[in-house]
Amino acid sequence: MKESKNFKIGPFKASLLIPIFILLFSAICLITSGYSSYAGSIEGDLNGDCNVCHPPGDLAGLNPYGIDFEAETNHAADAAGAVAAIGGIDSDGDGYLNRHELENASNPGDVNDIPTGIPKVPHLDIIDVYTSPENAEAGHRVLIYVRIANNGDANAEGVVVQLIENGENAAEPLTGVSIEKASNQTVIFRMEPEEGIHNYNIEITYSDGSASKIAYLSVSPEHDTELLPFPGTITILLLIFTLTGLVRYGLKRTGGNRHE
Ligand SMILES: [Ca+2]
Ligand SMILES: [Ca+2]
Repeated sequence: MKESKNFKIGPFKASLLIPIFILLFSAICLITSGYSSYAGSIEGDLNGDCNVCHPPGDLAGLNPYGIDFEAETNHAADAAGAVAAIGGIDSDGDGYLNRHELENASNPGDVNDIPTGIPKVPHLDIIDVYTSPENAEAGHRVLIYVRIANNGDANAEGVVVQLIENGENAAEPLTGVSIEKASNQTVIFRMEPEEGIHNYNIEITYSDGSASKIAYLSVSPEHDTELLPFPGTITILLLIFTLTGLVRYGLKRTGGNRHE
């Protein structure tokens, strides 16, 4: 009989577990250094939700939105400003911009949590960057190829692609780039940089002025020129000179013996 009495209390305790868990989780979130102010900077239904930036149950880890948020240098001093700054990108790659997700109470750091009732937008990702020294042209020793995919649900029009070095355009910006949804396209920067190692950022800007993710590229024109066909030409010339020399030496020796 005592056991059945305890069993009656069980469901009552279980009903308390959910609010206790929520309170405990919120408390952990609040007392963990820095996190409380950041979660409080999120406007709307996700205000105070640690999972906007952190994987569930892992406050030390960051999801893709948390990584982009932390990459904003002013995130500690101006968390709301950092949230606004990354509003125009799609951190989790689900096809919806961060600000659209937050406005519609879906998690911008969770690719499996998407908003309902709003269309997807163009979502551009740089999927490959490479140089092709064998295609070098007169006046353009370095060609940089950037393959961009549109994984969104709308065509991208009027896109600007820039090659940035030390905060300035290292090549003429490519404007008016169009990439249809579910396709990809390669754009080319033609350059003649000074010799030495160059570190470039490739930046994409949508027609509404929002920025996409940035790819990094290090290029060394000296290395590229090594792949041009000059070494082969020099080798052939050296062989010709060597063979000619050997033949002349051989004829000289033969002629000398004949006189003896
Ligand atoms: Ca998203
Ligand atoms: Ca999402």
